[in-house]
Amino acid sequence: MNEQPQTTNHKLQTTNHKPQTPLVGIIMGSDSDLPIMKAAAEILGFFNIPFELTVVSAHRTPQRMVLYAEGARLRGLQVIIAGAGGAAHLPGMVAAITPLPVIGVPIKSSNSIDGWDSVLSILQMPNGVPVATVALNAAKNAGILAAKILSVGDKDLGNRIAAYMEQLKNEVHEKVVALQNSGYPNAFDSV
Ligand code: RP5
Repeated sequence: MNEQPQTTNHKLQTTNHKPQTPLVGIIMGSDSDLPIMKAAAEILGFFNIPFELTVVSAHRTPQRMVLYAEGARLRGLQVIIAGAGGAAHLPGMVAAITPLPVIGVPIKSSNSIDGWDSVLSILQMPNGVPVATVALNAAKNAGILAAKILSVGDKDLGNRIAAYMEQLKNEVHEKVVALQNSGYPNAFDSV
């Protein structure tokens, strides 16, 4: 994506329609991050949270990044999820501009040595400018964390997250039973 003049680069034509004002902005440094970052979109959709998703590159489109971060709160966004790999400056720079909470997703990308470069670029922020950094490639957790932040002011959403957590618990219990039934002894669950 080429950097366009500042007057037009934030009004790119797209075919997507926006039925609801997005509450979460998912941004990523490149479309090559999408296979990882789409997990955030999927879990937000599961919780019925309106979101938007686009490419914003700290290095290739710095003006677009500033415009996006400056306008995010005014447009109604409440949380930003930012994913990037390698010299992953996008989450930290967006957090430096907006008062909104920023969740960073380190991505093991084509320009990443081993993933640690992405993790540390997002994690090691200076005092005063936090980025809530999830695990490497953990875009799903970023979406869940965004949902939990939003649930503070949305009781119904909180109930949907509680039901999701209950489902996770039940899945583990099913695995416990399956292990017992396949011949592995377990004194803990027998007492
Ligand atoms: C980062 O560089 C992006 O977030 C991506 O993870 C990585 C590689 O980008 P491409 O060269 O695939 O566009 O800024």
